[in-house]
Amino acid sequence: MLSVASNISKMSANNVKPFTVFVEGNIGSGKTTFLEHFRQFEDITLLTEPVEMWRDLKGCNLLELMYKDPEKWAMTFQSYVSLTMLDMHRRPASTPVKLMERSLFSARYCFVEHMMRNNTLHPAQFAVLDEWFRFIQHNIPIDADLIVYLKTSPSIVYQRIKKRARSEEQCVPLSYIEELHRLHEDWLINRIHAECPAPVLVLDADLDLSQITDEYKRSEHQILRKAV
Ligand code: DGT
Repeated sequence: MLSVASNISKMSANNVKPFTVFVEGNIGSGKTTFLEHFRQFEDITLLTEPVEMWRDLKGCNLLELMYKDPEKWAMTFQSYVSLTMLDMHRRPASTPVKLMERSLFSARYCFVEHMMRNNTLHPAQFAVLDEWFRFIQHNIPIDADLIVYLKTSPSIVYQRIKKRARSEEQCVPLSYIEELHRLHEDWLINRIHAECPAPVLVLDADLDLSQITDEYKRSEHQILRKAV
């Protein structure tokens, strides 16, 4: 294992917070694979997205309910996404680096934004979710030092989603993936929302598995060295 252990003593001595990275990108852009790449390094906390919790909350599959009947379940689903994401943001890490898959920000600026624009959410439901988001932002510290944006083409991730065949996602149309792509670009590249919580590193995540490791390596320097 490669080590960034020397940073730990420095961390506890100075009581420094971990260097916190959000890994963002469209559905199927390879966020989990990116996190797995960093498993070879010691002393990094990896927090994968709590999809399994969304699929089984006391026996209820909220992800499936949301895809099957969005008008009815979007509010419930996004409310639980916010809770589980906040838990990840607040989870302490005793390592110098913390890598997180997605964030409260992509939930709000990509998914909730989409549901508001296409009227899946009633304006009153959107207003409640937005108030929660603002309250959290202003009252609960959310650390963010870097965003790694795995940029993809909608047609490529669409093919990957079909291939991986996650049962809940079988009804996802290309138009939804295209819209989510635009929303990620608006948030992370065009900066239409005032809040982008950290600098953005853009990686080409269209590359297939045989080439992607080299692309991932481009981020190692920033992620591992910044913790020093
Ligand atoms: P990866 O590793 O890049 O392939 O990541 P995925 O596709 O496993 O993870 P992600 O977060 O892009 O999506 C997991 C599923 O959950 C996908 O069907 C979209 C859905 N999802 C994630 N976050 C939200 C959210 O805040 N709202 C909604 N409506 N869906 C979400």
